[in-house]
Amino acid sequence: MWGKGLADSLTACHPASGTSVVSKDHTAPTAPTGLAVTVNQSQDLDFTWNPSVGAVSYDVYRAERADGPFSKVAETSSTSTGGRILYEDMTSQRGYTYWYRVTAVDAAANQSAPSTAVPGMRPSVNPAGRPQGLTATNDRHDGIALDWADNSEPDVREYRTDHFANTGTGFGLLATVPKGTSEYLDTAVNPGSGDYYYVTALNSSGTESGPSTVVEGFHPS
Ligand SMILES: [Ca+2]
Repeated sequence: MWGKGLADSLTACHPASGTSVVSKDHTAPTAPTGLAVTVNQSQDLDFTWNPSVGAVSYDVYRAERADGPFSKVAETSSTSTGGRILYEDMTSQRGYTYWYRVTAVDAAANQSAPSTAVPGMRPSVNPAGRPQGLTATNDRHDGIALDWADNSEPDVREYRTDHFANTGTGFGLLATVPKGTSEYLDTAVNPGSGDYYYVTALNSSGTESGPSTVVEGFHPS
Protein backbone atom coordinates (compact mmCIF):
# COMPACT_ATOMS: atom_id res chain seq x y z
CA MET A 1 0.00 0.00 0.00
CA TRP A 2 2.86 2.37 0.75
CA GLY A 3 4.43 1.74 -2.61
CA LYS A 4 1.17 2.41 -4.42
CA GLY A 5 0.55 5.64 -2.50
CA LEU A 6 4.01 6.88 -3.29
CA ALA A 7 3.68 5.96 -6.93
CA ASP A 8 0.38 7.86 -7.13
CA SER A 9 1.88 10.98 -5.63
CA LEU A 10 4.79 10.80 -8.06
CA THR A 11 2.34 10.46 -10.93
CA ALA A 12 0.72 13.71 -9.85
CA CYS A 13 4.07 15.45 -10.12
CA HIS A 14 4.74 14.56 -13.73
CA PRO A 15 6.09 17.38 -15.81
CA ALA A 16 3.44 18.63 -18.27
CA SER A 17 5.11 17.55 -21.47
CA GLY A 18 8.27 17.28 -23.48
CA THR A 19 10.33 15.28 -21.02
CA SER A 20 11.06 11.62 -20.87
CA VAL A 21 8.20 10.70 -18.54
CA VAL A 22 8.09 7.19 -19.91
CA SER A 23 11.48 6.31 -18.51
CA LYS A 24 10.61 7.45 -14.98
CA ASP A 25 10.69 4.52 -12.53
CA HIS A 26 7.45 4.25 -10.60
CA THR A 27 7.89 0.70 -9.42
CA ALA A 28 8.71 0.32 -5.75
CA PRO A 29 11.15 -2.42 -4.73
CA THR A 30 9.74 -5.49 -3.05
CA ALA A 31 9.45 -5.36 0.73
CA PRO A 32 12.58 -6.62 2.52
CA THR A 33 12.38 -10.16 3.84
CA GLY A 34 14.17 -12.14 6.53
CA LEU A 35 14.56 -9.34 9.08
CA ALA A 36 16.43 -10.81 12.05
CA VAL A 37 18.15 -9.40 15.12
CA THR A 38 21.08 -10.48 17.28
CA VAL A 39 22.78 -8.91 20.29
CA ASN A 40 26.40 -8.09 19.38
CA GLN A 41 29.52 -7.96 21.56
CA SER A 42 28.85 -4.33 22.49
CA GLN A 43 25.43 -5.38 23.79
CA ASP A 44 23.86 -3.44 20.91
CA LEU A 45 21.48 -4.82 18.30
CA ASP A 46 22.49 -5.99 14.83
CA PHE A 47 19.56 -6.17 12.41
CA THR A 48 20.10 -7.92 9.10
CA TRP A 49 17.77 -8.67 6.20
CA ASN A 50 17.82 -9.84 2.60
CA PRO A 51 18.49 -7.25 -0.12
CA SER A 52 15.48 -6.25 -2.23
CA VAL A 53 15.88 -6.24 -6.01
CA GLY A 54 16.34 -2.70 -7.31
CA ALA A 55 16.91 -1.11 -3.89
CA VAL A 56 19.74 1.36 -3.34
CA SER A 57 19.13 2.00 0.35
CA TYR A 58 16.86 1.01 3.22
CA ASP A 59 14.94 2.98 5.82
CA VAL A 60 14.76 1.64 9.37
CA TYR A 61 11.70 2.33 11.50
CA ARG A 62 11.24 1.80 15.22
CA ALA A 63 8.20 1.81 17.51
CA GLU A 64 7.53 1.22 21.18
CA ARG A 65 4.68 -1.16 20.37
CA ALA A 66 4.14 -3.82 17.73
CA ASP A 67 1.32 -1.85 16.12
CA GLY A 68 3.26 1.40 16.05
CA PRO A 69 3.40 4.28 15.49
CA PHE A 70 6.73 3.67 13.72
CA SER A 71 9.27 6.47 13.32
CA LYS A 72 12.19 6.46 10.91
CA VAL A 73 15.46 6.20 12.83
CA ALA A 74 18.05 5.51 10.13
CA GLU A 75 18.92 4.92 6.50
CA THR A 76 21.45 2.27 5.63
CA SER A 77 23.01 0.54 2.68
CA SER A 78 25.64 -1.32 4.72
CA THR A 79 26.01 -5.00 4.18
CA SER A 80 27.05 -7.68 6.61
CA THR A 81 29.16 -10.68 5.85
CA GLY A 82 26.96 -12.92 3.76
CA GLY A 83 25.57 -10.03 1.75
CA ARG A 84 22.64 -9.21 4.00
CA ILE A 85 21.80 -5.60 4.75
CA LEU A 86 22.95 -4.42 8.19
CA TYR A 87 21.73 -1.85 10.69
CA GLU A 88 23.16 -1.57 14.19
CA ASP A 89 20.89 0.01 16.80
CA MET A 90 22.90 1.79 19.49
CA THR A 91 20.27 4.35 20.48
CA SER A 92 17.24 2.56 21.90
CA GLN A 93 16.86 2.64 25.66
CA ARG A 94 18.48 -0.38 27.26
CA GLY A 95 16.18 -2.85 28.91
CA TYR A 96 13.13 -1.85 26.89
CA THR A 97 11.68 -3.79 23.97
CA TYR A 98 11.08 -1.91 20.73
CA TRP A 99 9.66 -3.05 17.41
CA TYR A 100 11.56 -2.62 14.14
CA ARG A 101 10.73 -2.82 10.47
CA VAL A 102 12.52 -1.76 7.31
CA THR A 103 11.61 -0.57 3.82
CA ALA A 104 13.60 -0.68 0.59
CA VAL A 105 14.14 2.51 -1.43
CA ASP A 106 15.18 2.63 -5.10
CA ALA A 107 17.11 5.24 -7.07
CA ALA A 108 13.87 7.07 -7.94
CA ALA A 109 12.95 7.26 -4.23
CA ASN A 110 10.16 4.72 -4.56
CA GLN A 111 9.68 3.09 -1.18
CA SER A 112 8.59 -0.50 -0.70
CA ALA A 113 5.98 -1.75 1.70
CA PRO A 114 7.45 -2.41 5.17
CA SER A 115 8.94 -5.73 6.16
CA THR A 116 7.46 -7.79 8.94
CA ALA A 117 8.13 -6.09 12.29
CA VAL A 118 10.39 -7.81 14.79
CA PRO A 119 11.06 -7.02 18.46
CA GLY A 120 14.49 -6.19 19.82
CA MET A 121 15.92 -5.07 23.15
CA ARG A 122 19.38 -3.74 23.98
CA PRO A 123 20.24 -5.63 27.15
CA SER A 124 20.95 -3.84 30.38
CA VAL A 125 24.63 -3.68 31.20
CA ASN A 126 24.04 -3.11 34.90
CA PRO A 127 22.70 -5.80 37.24
CA ALA A 128 19.17 -5.49 38.60
CA GLY A 129 18.61 -4.46 42.21
CA ARG A 130 18.43 -7.04 44.98
CA PRO A 131 14.96 -8.59 45.27
CA GLN A 132 13.01 -7.07 48.16
CA GLY A 133 10.50 -8.31 50.71
CA LEU A 134 11.40 -12.01 50.77
CA THR A 135 9.30 -14.03 53.20
CA ALA A 136 9.24 -17.77 53.96
CA THR A 137 5.95 -19.14 55.22
CA ASN A 138 5.35 -22.64 56.48
CA ASP A 139 2.66 -24.40 54.54
CA ARG A 140 1.80 -27.35 56.74
CA HIS A 141 0.80 -29.57 53.85
CA ASP A 142 3.06 -28.59 51.02
CA GLY A 143 6.34 -27.20 52.27
CA ILE A 144 7.80 -23.73 52.65
CA ALA A 145 6.31 -20.97 50.53
CA LEU A 146 8.71 -18.22 49.46
CA ASP A 147 7.39 -14.91 48.20
CA TRP A 148 9.08 -11.65 47.29
CA ALA A 149 8.32 -8.43 45.47
CA ASP A 150 8.62 -8.22 41.70
CA ASN A 151 11.65 -6.22 40.62
CA SER A 152 10.75 -2.99 38.85
CA GLU A 153 13.43 -3.19 36.13
CA PRO A 154 11.87 -4.00 32.75
CA ASP A 155 14.41 -6.57 31.64
CA VAL A 156 14.60 -8.90 34.63
CA ARG A 157 14.59 -12.32 33.00
CA GLU A 158 14.28 -14.70 35.94
CA TYR A 159 14.90 -15.16 39.62
CA ARG A 160 17.14 -17.66 41.35
CA THR A 161 16.23 -18.99 44.73
CA ASP A 162 19.12 -20.38 46.72
CA HIS A 163 18.81 -22.28 49.94
CA PHE A 164 21.06 -23.55 52.65
CA ALA A 165 20.84 -27.28 52.45
CA ASN A 166 22.42 -28.18 55.79
CA THR A 167 24.81 -30.46 53.97
CA GLY A 168 27.91 -28.49 54.85
CA THR A 169 28.29 -27.12 51.35
CA GLY A 170 26.71 -23.76 52.02
CA PHE A 171 24.03 -22.16 49.92
CA GLY A 172 23.15 -23.82 46.65
CA LEU A 173 20.72 -23.24 43.82
CA LEU A 174 17.22 -24.41 44.63
CA ALA A 175 15.29 -23.24 41.58
CA THR A 176 14.98 -20.60 38.89
CA VAL A 177 11.61 -19.06 38.13
CA PRO A 178 10.66 -16.78 35.24
CA LYS A 179 10.03 -13.07 35.44
CA GLY A 180 6.56 -12.39 36.82
CA THR A 181 6.69 -15.44 39.08
CA SER A 182 8.10 -13.91 42.25
CA GLU A 183 7.30 -16.90 44.43
CA TYR A 184 8.37 -20.49 44.91
CA LEU A 185 7.14 -23.45 46.95
CA ASP A 186 9.92 -25.58 48.38
CA THR A 187 8.42 -29.03 48.81
CA ALA A 188 11.69 -30.84 49.51
CA VAL A 189 11.90 -29.81 53.14
CA ASN A 190 12.67 -32.05 56.07
CA PRO A 191 10.04 -31.97 58.82
CA GLY A 192 11.45 -30.56 62.01
CA SER A 193 14.21 -28.65 60.29
CA GLY A 194 14.86 -25.09 59.30
CA ASP A 195 16.03 -23.95 55.91
CA TYR A 196 17.56 -20.61 54.93
CA TYR A 197 16.75 -18.88 51.67
CA TYR A 198 17.68 -15.88 49.59
CA VAL A 199 16.73 -14.75 46.07
CA THR A 200 18.60 -12.98 43.27
CA ALA A 201 17.39 -11.48 39.98
CA LEU A 202 19.00 -12.05 36.59
CA ASN A 203 18.73 -9.38 33.89
CA SER A 204 18.52 -9.97 30.15
CA SER A 205 22.32 -10.23 29.89
CA GLY A 206 22.33 -12.98 32.50
CA THR A 207 24.01 -10.72 35.06
CA GLU A 208 22.97 -11.65 38.57
CA SER A 209 21.94 -9.12 41.19
CA GLY A 210 23.16 -9.11 44.74
CA PRO A 211 21.24 -11.37 47.13
CA SER A 212 18.07 -10.46 48.97
CA THR A 213 18.08 -10.67 52.73
CA VAL A 214 18.29 -14.24 54.02
CA VAL A 215 15.13 -15.62 55.61
CA GLU A 216 14.51 -18.80 57.56
CA GLY A 217 11.70 -21.20 56.87
CA PHE A 218 10.82 -23.82 59.45
CA HIS A 219 8.84 -26.92 58.69
CA PRO A 220 7.42 -28.59 61.82
CA SER A 221 7.52 -32.32 62.24
CA1 LIG B 1 5.76 -12.27 44.78
